[in-house]
Amino acid sequence: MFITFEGPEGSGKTTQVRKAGEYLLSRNIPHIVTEEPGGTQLGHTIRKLLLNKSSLIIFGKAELLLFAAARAQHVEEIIRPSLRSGAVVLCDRFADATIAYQGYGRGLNVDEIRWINEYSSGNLKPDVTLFFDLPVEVGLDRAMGRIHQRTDSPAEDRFEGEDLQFHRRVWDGYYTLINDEPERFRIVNAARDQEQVYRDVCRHLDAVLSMP
Ligand code: Z5A
Repeated sequence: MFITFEGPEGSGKTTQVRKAGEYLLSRNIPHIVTEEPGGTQLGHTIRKLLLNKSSLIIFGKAELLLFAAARAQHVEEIIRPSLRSGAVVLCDRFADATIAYQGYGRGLNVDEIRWINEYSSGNLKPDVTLFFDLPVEVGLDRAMGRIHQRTDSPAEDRFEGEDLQFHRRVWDGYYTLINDEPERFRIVNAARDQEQVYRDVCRHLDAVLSMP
């Protein structure tokens, strides 16, 4: 099972993907928790380039191809071997994020992005995607709060720095994807407190893992 966690900025995916990993551990289900961009040494290096606000100028197409490069490595090095070994893979963002952010957010051609996604992932698609739904303003406030709490590393604030319209386009992009493939998505109301959201996540995981 390949399960991805998607949503707008600050919607609680990272918190919940970690808790979901602990839940699977408590049920003795082999799994890994991973993230994009990241998951591999190359992915983490690309992540720093892409997310840390710096003087580096990155145009939209270059950004798209860097996310794709991180994904190609991640799929071959981590995700496919884990799936082959029978582990459940829980992944914080995947190819839907590229369509939502680079396609709808940045305005790059969505059909070209779909092709690049297929190429970089070797046609790997999530079995199920949990979408953490939250008004973009609330998510941005949460994400900003988290950035201000961090003292250990440079703030990952390249996307948080985008204006509200950008984040609204991203949210609309996700809803277009959900309408295109409603059977793959499970919508989680992320506006509730962490425990309530977690209970919903566990309920979805139980249902997904009992699927034939
Ligand atoms: N991106 C892209 O453009 N193209 C791509 O192909 C891919 C990604 C793969 C990094 O992703 C960025 O890369 C992302 C999209 C872009 N855009 N941005 N920015 P990421 O997943 O690593 O980081 P993120 O999207 O920025 O997520 P985030 O800001 O880390 O938010 P989150 O993971 O959804 O939430 P969180 O870290 O779990 O929680 C945020 C804060 O809210 C934190 O202080 C929590 O304690 C708090 N929180 C969590 N849940 C709750 C509830 N229920 N109530 C109240 N507060 C809560």
